[in-house]
Amino acid sequence: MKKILVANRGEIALRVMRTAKRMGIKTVAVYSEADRHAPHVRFADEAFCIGPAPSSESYLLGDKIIRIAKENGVDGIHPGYGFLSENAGFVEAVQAAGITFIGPDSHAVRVMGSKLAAKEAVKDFDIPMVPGTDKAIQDIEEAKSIAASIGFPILIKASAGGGGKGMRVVREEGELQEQLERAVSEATSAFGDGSVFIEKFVENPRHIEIQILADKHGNTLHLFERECSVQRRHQKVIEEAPSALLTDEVRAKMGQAAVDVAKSVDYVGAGTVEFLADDDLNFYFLEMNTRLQVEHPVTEMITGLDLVEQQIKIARGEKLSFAQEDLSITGHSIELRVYAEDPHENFMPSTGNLSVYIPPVGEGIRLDDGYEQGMDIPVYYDPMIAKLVVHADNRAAAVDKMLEALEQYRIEGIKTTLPFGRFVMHHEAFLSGKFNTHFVSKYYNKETIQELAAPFAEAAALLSVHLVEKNKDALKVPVQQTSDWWSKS
Ligand code: MV4
Repeated sequence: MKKILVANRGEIALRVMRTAKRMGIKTVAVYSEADRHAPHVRFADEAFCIGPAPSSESYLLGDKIIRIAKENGVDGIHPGYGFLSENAGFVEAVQAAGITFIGPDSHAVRVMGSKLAAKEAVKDFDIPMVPGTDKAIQDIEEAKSIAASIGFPILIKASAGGGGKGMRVVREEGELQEQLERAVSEATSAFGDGSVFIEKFVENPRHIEIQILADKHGNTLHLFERECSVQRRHQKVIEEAPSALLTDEVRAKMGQAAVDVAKSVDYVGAGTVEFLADDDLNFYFLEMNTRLQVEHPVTEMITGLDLVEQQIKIARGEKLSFAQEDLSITGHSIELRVYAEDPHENFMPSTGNLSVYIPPVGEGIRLDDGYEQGMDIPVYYDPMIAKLVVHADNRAAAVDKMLEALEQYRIEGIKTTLPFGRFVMHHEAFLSGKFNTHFVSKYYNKETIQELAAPFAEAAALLSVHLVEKNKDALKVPVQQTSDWWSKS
């Protein structure tokens, strides 16, 4: 492989190109008009504008991207995450053009894109699954009898679903018909596929996922877990590896289950198998993501592997150069997704200009970003602007390292999730490791934020009074105007 086109933008495009360059492979960027001045465009050896800002007119134009690749001697396409990364048709079109898709085959992508097909595929492998159905629900009578046998509460899920769309909790039979109708219509309009199925609802789950790697020679292994429970509206905000919860025994079992899931679809490349885990450490297979995930850096930090390098080597047909026994966990890693969102306003998108942008630096601090000071944050794409990743000897040291990095990181001009990161790093539930997917909704609300901010507000007030006092000559502030209301005497 001599030249790789990255069909993506932002931090992931840059991150993939950095590894390609290090491996002596030429890089090609594609970009929309909104990304003309983006770092990924300047970093690439060659770059091509593929259309206007909206993704549907640029980053999602698979045929156009493939044409550019063919015309320019590209022999590998890396899709990153999002956009075309889990589009089986795109995988096939890339291969039909005689170009290597750096990722799994279309079969694995297609099967795992359907939750019902995924359940069907893993059937023979003894994978723990939440009690439920593995066929699409046909009518309300069938739904009633299934719900009765599983027991309420149940969860209705869309087979084509993702990100929680089309999901409905049903707590009693009286609600079943209405929720079923809603789930089907939501799934139909969102995915063009109204197939839904039923599972027992796991009330307070943790979201734990296993990274796997599989070569084209039948070797499949796992790179341990990532804990992803700190999320809101199905968007992860903080991830870590390893999980504070897993024992070596459960870790090995989950790892083996993930390897079996991958084998059930002859998986090749890097992939992620998602599980729900309950308070008793029972775990259940949820779905498999057939791409490199946003949060892959925490796995890289604890294993010392470069997952993009592994993806490229696998795509070139190389054998994995290590076995399961060769892998171990070193230290602890935490990632904070830096979104251009206002955490104090229910995580509303916050676009604008990055008037000040000073990244943190230091040992054990890694920043994967795709913007620079002075750039505008476009409204057209995912609001994630960076991933702040730390690595230290143990979990407590990683938390300290994250706080140290947050202290240094300066972003002005837009609101970001940096203050949210600080909140979590100080929160007792996070520090003790006793939290689940309800962390944000349970602990992060107006009252708790104000409580936390109170001492800082007081300190800021005292500081400003102190500064005025100290500089009063230069400021020409008449002494009598600086009252001493703060003084106890
Ligand atoms: C569940 C569940 C509880 N019980 N399935 C959410 C997105 C989709 N990937 C699966 N999801 C869930 N499936 C059963 N049987 C709870 C969730 C869920 C969730 C899962 C992972 C991370 C965050 C979540 C937030 C809410 C619900």
